[in-house]
Amino acid sequence: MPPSFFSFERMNQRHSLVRRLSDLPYACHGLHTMPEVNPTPSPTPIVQKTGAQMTGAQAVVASLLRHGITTGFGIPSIHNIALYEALRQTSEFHHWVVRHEQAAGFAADGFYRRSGKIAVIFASTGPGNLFTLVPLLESLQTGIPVLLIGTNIASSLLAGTGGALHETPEQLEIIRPLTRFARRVTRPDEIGEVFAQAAEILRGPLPGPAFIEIPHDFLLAPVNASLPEAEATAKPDHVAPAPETDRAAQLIAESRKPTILLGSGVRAAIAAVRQFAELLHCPVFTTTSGKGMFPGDHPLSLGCISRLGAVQEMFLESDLLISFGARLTEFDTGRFGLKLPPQHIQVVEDSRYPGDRVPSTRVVGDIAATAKALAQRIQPRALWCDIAAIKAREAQRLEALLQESYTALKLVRASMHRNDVLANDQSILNYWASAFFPVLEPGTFLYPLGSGTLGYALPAAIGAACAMRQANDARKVVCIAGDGGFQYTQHELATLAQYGLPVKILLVNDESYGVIAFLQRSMFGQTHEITLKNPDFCRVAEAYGIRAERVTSIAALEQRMPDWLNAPGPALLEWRTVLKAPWETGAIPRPTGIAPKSS
Ligand SMILES: Cc1ncc(C[n+]2csc(CCOP(=O)(O)OP(=O)(O)O)c2C)c(N)n1
Ligand SMILES: [Mg+2]
Repeated sequence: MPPSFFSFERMNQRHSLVRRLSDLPYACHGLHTMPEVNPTPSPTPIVQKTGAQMTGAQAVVASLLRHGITTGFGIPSIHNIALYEALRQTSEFHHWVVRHEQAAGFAADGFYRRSGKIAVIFASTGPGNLFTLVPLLESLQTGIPVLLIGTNIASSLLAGTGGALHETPEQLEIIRPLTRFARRVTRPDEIGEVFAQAAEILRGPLPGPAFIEIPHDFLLAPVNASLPEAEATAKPDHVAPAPETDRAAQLIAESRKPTILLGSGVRAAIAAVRQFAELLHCPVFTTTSGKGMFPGDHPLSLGCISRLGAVQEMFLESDLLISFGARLTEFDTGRFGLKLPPQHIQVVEDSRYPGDRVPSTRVVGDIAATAKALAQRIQPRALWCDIAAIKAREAQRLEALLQESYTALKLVRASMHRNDVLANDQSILNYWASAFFPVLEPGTFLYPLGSGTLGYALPAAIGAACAMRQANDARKVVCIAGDGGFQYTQHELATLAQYGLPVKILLVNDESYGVIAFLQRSMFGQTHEITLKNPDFCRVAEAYGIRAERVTSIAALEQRMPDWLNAPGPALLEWRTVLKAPWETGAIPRPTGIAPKSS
């Protein structure tokens, strides 16, 4: 079947087939005995139905629409089958079917990072829900709101002792620590209320995953309560207390050489923070998760802190760091070895903001409001260092290392539009990208820093590409992964092919867990279990209907790059090479504990 059969337009046509809701049975007739649904189209949109006209599944979908959530990723299953029937009846909701619930989770994460819109992960009891744990960890630690709607066994069996299909002990409690909100629906009539509570957390000052667990029989049961109206989506007013802002303003007034650090938490405050930075007129850094929150080509931009060297030099000279929505993670700070300026003002939205290992003067409140309040109290300043000269010196030093990784990233950057997205896995080239890939627009650099997991890049790229498709944005997504990490979620090539998404995969194949080999050599002088016998990745991609090509030199990479990036739909470029880790070449100083073994 030609790939064009699965075009987006066709998917939409199928989604818009609205069918009668009232033909659904209100009681569960047993898992395998769902009656055929009458295919007569109904003109009544699901969202207008209220009270006893609805099933639990329809109430779920109506609640999602009320709260402005119109996209989801998932897999239909015996337990959530009624939900899929309600989704089929709803043309306003866009569902993307994937090949693994873990991919649904990463896709929802990537969807939010690109679009700022919350997506649902649809998973089923037990295995389906549990497969989302790593994506939930990723989203939790990076403050990405995603909504997991997962089923449980029938309500009448909940007190049982095992034996029900997919039964999982303490399912809610297993998942709860990886969320900001986890609740079981205990009556079908409660559905609207539970979704309203989840929406409040998802859009609140400390966003992250929410989990709503629904015993599957409730999805077919009648809902008698009417659904609560959605609250205005504006965040509650939570301006920082005046003494905290006063203290911060005083520290800024006293400083001579301030620096600014932005993390992903400034997502909703980019304009205010930029205005503040331009007034204070000082160097601006980002964390890896914050890349793109300040344009990498802005004259004040000094890039990402994870590259340490030049950053450390600046921090040692600076007398004040003002961070906005930033986590100082082990990865970004060279295993917490990065020395910060003597004073640190940390502006965060919520006192429970993760990543507060370093002492700071905290200002807790709406980041945009805080940035504006601080901007009102400062005088415009002259720049205290020559940023252009610092950048030029650093570029020269990096060029002199003659590393293919650096060259490849420069080629990729030059071939990408500023609004194209780069989705990262955890391979040597991704570590280089964290440190040195300039990001020009928010939401265009996806990196799994919440979990550091392998397997993130491809499904997250798919989520970002879905967000762009839904917004009629014709830009592309570049996905960089190593041969080891790619195989964690390689099966999502099927999703990519099914929807013909413009995801361009650069697969760096060194037939090894390369960075681990580097660490083993550094720490023990030997390597062990890092060699991989891989499939022919080009043939794998082609088997899914995706065009693929192999290059074995940087010259060939440069030559084939335009064809790979400009091909319509998905494309894979396998680059056979052995790259050096940035710490091995001196591009990034070695963090404590991975000094080269002297023997
Ligand atoms: C789930 C998970 N398991 C293990 C690791 C440890 N790990 C980090 S990078 C890496 C090697 C990845 O190999 P590959 O994708 O081929 O990239 P390379 O290092 O060869 O460039 C491993 C095993 C991890 N980050 N996540
Ligand atoms: Mg590898």
